[in-house]
Amino acid sequence: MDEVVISRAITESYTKAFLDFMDVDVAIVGAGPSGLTAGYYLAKSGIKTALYERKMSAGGGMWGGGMMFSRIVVQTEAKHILEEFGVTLVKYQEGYYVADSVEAVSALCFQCVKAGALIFNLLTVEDIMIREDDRLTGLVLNWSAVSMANLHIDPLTIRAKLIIDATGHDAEVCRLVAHKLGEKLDTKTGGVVGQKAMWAEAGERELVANTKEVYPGLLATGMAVNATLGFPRMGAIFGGMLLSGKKAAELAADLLKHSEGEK
Ligand code: 48F
Repeated sequence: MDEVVISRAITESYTKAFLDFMDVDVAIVGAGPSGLTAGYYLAKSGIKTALYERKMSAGGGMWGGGMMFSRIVVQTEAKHILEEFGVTLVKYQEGYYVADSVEAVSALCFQCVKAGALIFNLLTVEDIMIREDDRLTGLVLNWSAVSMANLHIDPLTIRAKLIIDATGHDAEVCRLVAHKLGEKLDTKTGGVVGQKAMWAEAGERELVANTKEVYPGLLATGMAVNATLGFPRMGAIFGGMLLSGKKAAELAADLLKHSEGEK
């Protein structure tokens, strides 16, 4: 065994992937349930997709289930998505299905990567890249360790045709856009409105209905939708996250097709 061979294998393999994905069709910020679902469906339809995740583990808020009881609930409408990922669902009562959160996250990560999306963990998206007329063209990245240590080290960038904000409750990309480019988001204030108090039914309904392009070239999915548009939170029911991720992937695919058609 040669330690340097091991080191070369890791460095070369990672660097190659990083370089290959420096120019992507879709860049997803955040690898929680909505981002992973979007990544899976995009990659499955042949769209070059990268996910950037600040933490070491992808999966976002799904690992902990509800209040650390490692179970999640999905409603009938979203059941087919977890089934497609191969997750075991147990019917609790009409309309409510329970899954093991650890199994669900593992399946989402595995299927997303197997479909061809790349998940870059331990990377934080700290800014957006723009061109004329404040057109979004990419993301500004740094190692999460750099931001955590508060080191003054310049970031690197990747180019993307479309960006998806899947950063959850903080809606970080939408906030960046509103902060840096002016309050021009497709929301009632133009800025990030902030999520409302808990109401599972309304939160899930609005989340799926309002998964959309919130700024040219930027879609929101998952909890970032409700946080940006001012809709309620919903707690440990996850069907909306999955349905929103799937819808974001479909919208992104349409937008890409449309922009290809214009050329
Ligand atoms: O929070 P998160 O799981 O978002 P989601 O997909 O799902 C929400 C549910 O987990 C739950 C809920 C269910 O009812 O409300 O909260 O909408 O995953 C968001 C991921 O984005 C990462 C963060 O670490 C998390 O894993 N993230 C956030 N900001 C950044 C980021 C950033 N600036 N750069 C990279 N990753």
